[in-house]
Amino acid sequence: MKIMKRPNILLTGTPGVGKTTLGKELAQRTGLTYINVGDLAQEGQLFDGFDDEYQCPVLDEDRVVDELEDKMGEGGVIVDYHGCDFFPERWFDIVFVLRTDNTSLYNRLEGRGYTGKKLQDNVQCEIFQTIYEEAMEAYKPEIVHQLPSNEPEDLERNLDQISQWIEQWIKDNN
Ligand code: DAT
Repeated sequence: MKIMKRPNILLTGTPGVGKTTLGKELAQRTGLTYINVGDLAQEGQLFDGFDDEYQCPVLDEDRVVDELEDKMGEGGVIVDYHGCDFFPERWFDIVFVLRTDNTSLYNRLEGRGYTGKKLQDNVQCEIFQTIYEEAMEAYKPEIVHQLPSNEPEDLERNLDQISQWIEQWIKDNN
């Protein structure tokens, strides 16, 4: 039996924009595998030092890439992370940058317990579209797409659109 080729998808954007919510639901609907890079690093202790300013461990990007390489080669993976410039460009067939309005994002992050500088810096990251620019530099601009992620209707639309894109990709590549 010939194994069907399936695409790899990157979901990126500022913390709190809805990557995990979208990624998990998308995996359920499509049968693709969802990988949360933050959780993967936590489980494998893929860290390299500690960030005193933000009081959090620093991701060991090389070890994360090594850890994921085989799985990415097989295809059919949805990767979720709030950064994107250290993954090999060749891994991804499409990149989605989720975007959330400032006030909604502020409320979500506050609800998550973020305060002070951490809260401010993350909202600023979204205002300055830092991750979108990072994605546009790291990948071919034509595979990078922004998706509004403000309300439940956005989630539904994004799920429908990406599911359709996956279906078409599978037809075109098998
Ligand atoms: P991320 O993984 O980007 O950090 P998340 O999926 O954990 O974000 O979502 C953060 C919060 O926002 C969570 O409480 C769920 C909510 N949320 C996600 N997508 C949303 C949407 N389209 N509309 C309203 N709320 C949403």
